[in-house]
Amino acid sequence: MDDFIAGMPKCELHLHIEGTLEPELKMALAERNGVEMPYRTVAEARDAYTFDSLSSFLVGYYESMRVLRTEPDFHDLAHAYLTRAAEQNVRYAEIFFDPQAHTSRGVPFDIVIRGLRRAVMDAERLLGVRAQLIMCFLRDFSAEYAMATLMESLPYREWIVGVGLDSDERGNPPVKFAEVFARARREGYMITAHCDVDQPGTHEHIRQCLEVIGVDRIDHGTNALEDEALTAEIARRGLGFTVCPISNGFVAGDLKAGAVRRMLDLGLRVTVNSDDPAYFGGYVTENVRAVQRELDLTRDEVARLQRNAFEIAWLPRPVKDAYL
Ligand code: ES4
Ligand code: ZN
Repeated sequence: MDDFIAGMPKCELHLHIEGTLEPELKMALAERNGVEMPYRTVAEARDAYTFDSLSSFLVGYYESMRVLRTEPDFHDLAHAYLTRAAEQNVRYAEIFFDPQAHTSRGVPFDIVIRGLRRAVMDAERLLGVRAQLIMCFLRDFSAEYAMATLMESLPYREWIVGVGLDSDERGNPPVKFAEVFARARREGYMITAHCDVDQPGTHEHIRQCLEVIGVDRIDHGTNALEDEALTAEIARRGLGFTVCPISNGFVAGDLKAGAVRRMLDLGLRVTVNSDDPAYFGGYVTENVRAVQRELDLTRDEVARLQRNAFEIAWLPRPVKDAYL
């Protein structure tokens, strides 16, 4: 079974590129850019990747990004991920990036997007991995800053398939960004949003995603199962969920495999993804294996997870069909 999972063609839909920064690359970039780090060796840097809650994770996560400064840095980050993805037989990836985690520290938007875009173009040609970029707004910043970021993205509209919403959900509901998403929709972007596990108010957040924002997908979103009306509406619209088991294990102490089981049984379009693999210690293969083991999934069920992912991917129908 492990070989079957490793070998099958895969699709990754919930992956923060900043969350793929492995300690080795982090130390190399720190050296290249003369950024002072509080540790001297890769082993020490790896030891620093420990946390006991979402907020302690996010603090270390944004702190680590100080090493990312130049266009080649962003290229090298995405190139390292895409190389790894190719090794895991990922054929298609939708990659989140957080421009505000960089513009807020003085790194220009165009440096970020140009570096990432170059890696995406090279990957298709050299690695046989297709990828598209999704720009996330940091929900703990203001709606005005999100709108300014959206405006800044417009010259690069053709390089970005959609927009998302991430970072700390507490006190930052989707409606805070209603105008931003409405404008994003008018510009032709697809829309998704994190509705994280174990977040207070997340049912209301999922409801807002459906009724106010009109999302095309829900990231995490397993709490929807606790509300029959929400689940029914998501099923009616055929929306997908991007579940991240190993990440959930860290932030909620639970892989949420039970939710994956119920979603499969209900015929919901559930997918399995890796979120921040450098921090949580598992890329997509390890995430699928974790769920397969926990639920004792059959090969058909594992294949269903991948088919779901290709089906809900933001690709034109003929391109998707070639994967299915
Ligand atoms: C994230 Cl695990 C998690 N939660 C919220 N926002 C994030 N951004 C990157 N990883
Ligand atoms: Zn995420």
